[in-house]
Amino acid sequence: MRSRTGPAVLIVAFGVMLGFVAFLVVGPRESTGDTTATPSTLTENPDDTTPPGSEGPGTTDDSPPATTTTTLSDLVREPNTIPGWTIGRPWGETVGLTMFRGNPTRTYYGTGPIGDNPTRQWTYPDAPMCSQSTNLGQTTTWCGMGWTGQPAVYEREDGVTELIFGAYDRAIHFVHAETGQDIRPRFVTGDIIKGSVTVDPDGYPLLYSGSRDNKLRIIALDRSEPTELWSLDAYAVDGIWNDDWDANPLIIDDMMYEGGENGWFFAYELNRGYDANGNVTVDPEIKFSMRSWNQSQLDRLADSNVSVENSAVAFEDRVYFANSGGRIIGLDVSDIRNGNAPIVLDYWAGGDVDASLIVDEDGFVYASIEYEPSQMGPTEQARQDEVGQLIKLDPNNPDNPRVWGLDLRVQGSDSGLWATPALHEGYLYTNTHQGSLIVVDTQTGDIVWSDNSIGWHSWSSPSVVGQTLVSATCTGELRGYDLADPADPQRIWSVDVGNAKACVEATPAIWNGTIYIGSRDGYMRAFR
Ligand SMILES: [Ca+2]
Ligand SMILES: [Ca+2]
Ligand SMILES: [Ca+2]
Ligand SMILES: [Ca+2]
Repeated sequence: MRSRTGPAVLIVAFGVMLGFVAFLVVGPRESTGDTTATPSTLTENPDDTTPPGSEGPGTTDDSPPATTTTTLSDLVREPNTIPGWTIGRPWGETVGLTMFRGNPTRTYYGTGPIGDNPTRQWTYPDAPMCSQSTNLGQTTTWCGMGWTGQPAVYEREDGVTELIFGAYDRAIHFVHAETGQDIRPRFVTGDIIKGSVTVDPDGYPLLYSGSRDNKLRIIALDRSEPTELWSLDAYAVDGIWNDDWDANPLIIDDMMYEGGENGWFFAYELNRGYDANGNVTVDPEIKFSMRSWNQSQLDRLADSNVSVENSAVAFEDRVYFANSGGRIIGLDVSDIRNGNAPIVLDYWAGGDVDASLIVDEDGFVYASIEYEPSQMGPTEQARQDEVGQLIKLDPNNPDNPRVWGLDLRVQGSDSGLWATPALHEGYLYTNTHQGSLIVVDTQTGDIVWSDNSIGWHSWSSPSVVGQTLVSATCTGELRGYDLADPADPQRIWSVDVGNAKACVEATPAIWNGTIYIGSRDGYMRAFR
């Protein structure tokens, strides 16, 4: 572990340098859909010493080198690794916001420019998206979209920008981002869809989605209608607690990483390709799976809720995820294709970790933790009192990884974090369950700014695009804050999402300055 420090430091220094080089060559990160800013261009590298065709099954780009600019050569990415320079940047060849929080470190939020006075452009569909769902014996009506609920944005090769999202009416919807009209038939599953879908980041016309109907699916987008190619049932393994799939599938170089509410974590090699007729194909092959829990964890919990609802993250050659019993796990996936993924980080936070972890340029991992007194036993309570609800972990110090922890408890009440923080200029921006938008210094763990008026139960994850912080609130608004000083956001606008001030739990997608947000009042809306 310690021997990793040297290379890690080099990569960091390198990353800072490259950020500047990339700025010169491809312009600011904040593009308006300029495709030259995508990593597919950045990874086209004439100086790459890897011979063509020897880069493993994950390499799919066979187009000729697009540029001979030597400065770009530094931005090469070895297959199966996620270097520090990818933080805050789009991922893959597909142009868009292809997965929850945009990239494998979950630190990319979309493109601007965001205007000073966004107004509603369209509302989808004509009637609210609702259905009934039974969970752990209780049946209730669910409408619209909630946690996590971030739509995917897919800039198709035909020039159409498509918005794709699963909703509480059990369907995946395919909507023209400009007009808010359906552009493909809906794909209907057997229960509500709570998470966020993934559009294949490597250019294959494939969609990955979980559902509460116990299936994780891969769906082809090159047929006359969306067509299921593969599914995994939660009962394929001997699980624990529940059977939904809320986590957003993480796709890296033909590998798919996904955790389930059955408490398991899976790594599949997808074997993506095309058949003789040119139709996209997959042939997923299980490479690794594990129970996210062990007996020592169960012994500390008041119940057996060790479901994995958070979306995996990846940095360098590691994948991190957590379960609802507060166990945060890091795997070394450098030899994942041979089925090897040793645990390199194993930390117990004591509370439910549903929000996705994020990773910064230095490889530090940040975890959002729910403080739920009614669901915790004395051991969990004691651990949560000690650890905090927003924590920074150093995976290179596995015996004592906690760098700092922020106390976000409200005694006796649910509090802490369901939202995934946005990372920007050394600060974290997040909504808290108790109703504050806070700015946290990543170095010190201090809250340097807060707005305590965003409403109880704020679960939406804020975004930073350009110099604008966007947060959806439980007072039913989208709010914009100027970040001229990243430690002192200035509120510049707010707009009601729906007509009834309904709490917004879902996370927005922001693309070309348009903000797409689902709400539990039943609708998806666009603001520009
Ligand atoms: Ca289920
Ligand atoms: Ca769930
Ligand atoms: Ca949970
Ligand atoms: Ca929980």
